[in-house]
Amino acid sequence: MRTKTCIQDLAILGGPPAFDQPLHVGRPNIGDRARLMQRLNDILDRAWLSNHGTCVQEFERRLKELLGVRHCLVVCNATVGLEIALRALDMHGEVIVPAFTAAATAHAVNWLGMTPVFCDIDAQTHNLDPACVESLITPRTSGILAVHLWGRSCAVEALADIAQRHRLKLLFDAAHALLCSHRGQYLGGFGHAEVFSFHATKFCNSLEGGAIATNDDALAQRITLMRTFGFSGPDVVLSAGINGKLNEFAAAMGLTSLESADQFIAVNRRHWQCAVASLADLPGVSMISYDTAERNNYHYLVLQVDAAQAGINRDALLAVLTAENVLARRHFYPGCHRWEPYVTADPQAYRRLPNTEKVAAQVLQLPNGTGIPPDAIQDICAVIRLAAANGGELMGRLGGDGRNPRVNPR
Ligand code: T4K
Repeated sequence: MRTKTCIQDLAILGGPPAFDQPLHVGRPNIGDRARLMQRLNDILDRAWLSNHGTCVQEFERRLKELLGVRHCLVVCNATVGLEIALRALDMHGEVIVPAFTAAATAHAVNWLGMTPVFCDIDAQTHNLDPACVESLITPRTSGILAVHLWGRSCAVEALADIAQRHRLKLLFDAAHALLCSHRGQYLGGFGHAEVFSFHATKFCNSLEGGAIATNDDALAQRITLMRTFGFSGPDVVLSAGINGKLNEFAAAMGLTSLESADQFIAVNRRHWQCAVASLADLPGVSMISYDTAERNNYHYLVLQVDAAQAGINRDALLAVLTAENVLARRHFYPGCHRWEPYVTADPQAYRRLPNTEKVAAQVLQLPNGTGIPPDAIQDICAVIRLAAANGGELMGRLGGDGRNPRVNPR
């Protein structure tokens, strides 16, 4: 790391970058390599590569025990997991979803021929606003697909109450929320089902992968059939289905990852605490908070930049950090409602999503996890402080309002 003390040191103005190597958001956490290699060799020796093999069975058993749910069915990725769960729950017509989420959430609904109805979020929690959910219910609404964004639990009880009163299905996209709790209980057992992601960029990964957790035996049975073409055994197909199976190599990675989860969390938590402390007194720039009374995986280091107070806006800060080789990301800008096919279908949707619009313009995700150097967070925060302290001058030099500024070519 190169120490930066004055504005001219910033790489965006021509100084050398703070980091020689790019620091990525989503750099995978890698667990015990020797254990992984041993598992991969065992898989090859068994010559059983997919279709509910030994590693998949063990992965499911461990997840089920850990989360305290009756069923945890692993799938090839969370997007397919969401699709299977939506279909197994017989959702149809309109499904209420947040716009401030990954495209995968809305696309899973769209892909099945249903309409995602975008709902605004609470500006503090970044999760669905229950009052807004209730206002969007129509005779065509069949369910709610809520997201535990950044692993912070939704207003679970309020959503369950709405779902029950209106006879709606309640599914949680828990892609970010493995080993995160709500009122002391791990997420996984709420609503009709919850779907986790083990994508490479998630805190615990199985290369690609996901899991559907539920306490509903009949639903679990339908999901089990659907993820394997509807086969209940050789030559017997009991329902429509697709190929949602997880392969053995992926399950081996998932198991190995899970075994190191505590270590990953400890690193993430240390980084989050460091960022919170380092930016504590900086006006207009804050880290999202985690409720330390709950269990969190602390995987998402999300900055919120209020340009009016900070003197620099989110996009200018992104350009500053990118030039320093800190490849921060604007997840989930600009919101699903501004992506296709939704923006063409409803170009005015943004008008009823004021909090989504505001938050999407302010958030910036910083690199986290075991893949970044030990002191990197402190150094990244030092760059953020320097940029904010010189916000006026930087915004002036970058031109315009600082939106989409050009990074100095090197
Ligand atoms: N619901 C929510 C709320 C989600 O966030 C997601 C996925 C889903 C559902 C669906 O889950 P899956 O079907 O994927 O299981 C990433 C991930 O692809 C995606 O899983 C994730 N959310 C989304 C938020 O982020 P990108 O577009 O950011 O990925 P990409 O390729 O730009 O990678 C990010 C950075 O990570 C890169 O700059 C480099 C680094 N990286 C990435 C990979 C894959 C590595 O260093 N190594 C790697 O192997 O989407």
